[in-house]
Amino acid sequence: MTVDDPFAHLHDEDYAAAFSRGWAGADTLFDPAGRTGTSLDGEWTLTLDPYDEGLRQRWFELDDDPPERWTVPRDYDPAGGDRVPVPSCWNLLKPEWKHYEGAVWYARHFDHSGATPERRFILHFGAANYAARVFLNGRFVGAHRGGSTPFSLDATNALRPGANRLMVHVENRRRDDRVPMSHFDWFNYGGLHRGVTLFEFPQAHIRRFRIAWHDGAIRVVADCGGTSPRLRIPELGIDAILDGGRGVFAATPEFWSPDRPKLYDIELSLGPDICRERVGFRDVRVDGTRILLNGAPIRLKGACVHEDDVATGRCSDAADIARRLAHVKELGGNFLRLSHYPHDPRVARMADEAGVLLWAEIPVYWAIDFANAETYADAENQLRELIARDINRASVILWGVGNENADTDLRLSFMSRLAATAKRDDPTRLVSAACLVNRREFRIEDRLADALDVIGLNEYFGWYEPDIRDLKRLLANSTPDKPVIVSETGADAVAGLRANDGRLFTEDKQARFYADQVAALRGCDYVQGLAAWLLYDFRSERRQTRFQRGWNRKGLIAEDKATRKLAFGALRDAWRDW
Ligand code: GCB
Repeated sequence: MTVDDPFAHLHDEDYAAAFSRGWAGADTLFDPAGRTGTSLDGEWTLTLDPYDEGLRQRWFELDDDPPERWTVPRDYDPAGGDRVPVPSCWNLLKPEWKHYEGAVWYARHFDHSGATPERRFILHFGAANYAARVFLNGRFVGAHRGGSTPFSLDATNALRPGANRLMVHVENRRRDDRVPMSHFDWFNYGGLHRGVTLFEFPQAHIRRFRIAWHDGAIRVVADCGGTSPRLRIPELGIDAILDGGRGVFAATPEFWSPDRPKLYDIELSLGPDICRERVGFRDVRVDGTRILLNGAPIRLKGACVHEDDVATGRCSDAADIARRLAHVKELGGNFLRLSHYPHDPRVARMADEAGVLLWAEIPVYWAIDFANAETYADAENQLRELIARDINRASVILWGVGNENADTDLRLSFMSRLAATAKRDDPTRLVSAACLVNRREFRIEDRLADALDVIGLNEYFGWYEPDIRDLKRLLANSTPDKPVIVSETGADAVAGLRANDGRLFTEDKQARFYADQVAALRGCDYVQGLAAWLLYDFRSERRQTRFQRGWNRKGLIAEDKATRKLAFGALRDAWRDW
């Protein structure tokens, strides 16, 4: 706003672009790695801003004066906003916010002793769906896009001694150029749905590091500005200075596996900056159509799961995650596909402890704008942030680069580049995607398979395609030269709805479906896994019949995360000896 034109903010200047330059991304991501900061979770205020008025009017520059001291009228009053918890999804905080998709302003104060030249201060956000613009004491400190990955912003120059005001503009519009785009089968929760933390570091610190067993040795690379940190793994007798942040150690660790999820305490330190982690070492690779874990063939048995909760939406807590992992084990499984976006980082940590293998993915879902370079940049960044975040988690064995995307030239180029990026950033894991099949030839065939290690196959024979015999036909007609895992299959059932006559949406039909599925897969030697679609019923506004009313009902367990449907037991029994 200029003084000579007091109405400048009403003209359609490119206000959003001013706060969309230099998106924070994977290259600046900092990994807390066991260090504790100051949590900024707790009570914030929240104000809806459906017209993006706040960016136009620069609400972030307003002072905190109470109304009795205002000399001109205002359209925003942070202290007058609704009091809300962070993390949270706003949709579940007030009934009238349930379907709100747009911008909001979060605000809170916190006290601080202020920055000093020898210290760095990093604001770390677990995730904000979808775009976030962050202002500290009236200054723009950075922006991020992508609703499920973490980001870090340097707050050193904006911090003040005493009271600090932090404001975050979060906006979750569904748009065709986003990842996911405007059309997807889950609920579009908005908000700061993971924690916010302020970290303080000496100038020389460890931004992040990667440690893995690979090609016969433990290999470490630390991003710490070329300095030489100290690595300690007491149980393996390793205590060494990593020259320039790199090291290779001949060691014979006990391998991590679902049966024996052995983790080692490791410590990486640079002066007073100390990272502490528990890390498992293991080897995963593909040999022909087999998947080998620590040299032995392994079949992945488990389920997909959304991050969704009746009360908290996409926010998870440790008890919720522990229940998820326990349910997989109760099902007789060893595997979870974290659909369709990066889940809470505690999932992989707890899966490391519990011994559950994970497929982690980004929401390159259905009809992404594959021609759009900005969309690609966003997708690639989400992938790289996910990889950077979970790189030290033994449980994560597969990166998923997309789900059910039609086999076009543009998609092939977009997703091959993503697969190559995953390989470049992380040569120690497998890359997959949930593919469609060649309908004309009726076989498992996708040009993207050349860029993948494992072919994911989403199939609903016996449900959307009613004849289960077609699955056998498809399998018999296909000769993949890589392992295939059924990355989704399932049928809807309303918990408690019973009928023995094959009626859709009954528990009986869903149970029969899984028995038929496993029977059809038996004997097919290239299918190395099955992820049921899915563990729990979840919200989806695409689903509006009397059986659904806004819920996808394909859970083996109802949305209360307790009521097991018949299919739960049917699947557990059917694949016991598979
Ligand atoms: C699919 C999608 C998944 C849907 C599921 C369904 O193929 O990948 O996101 O929710 O089908 O329930 O139809």
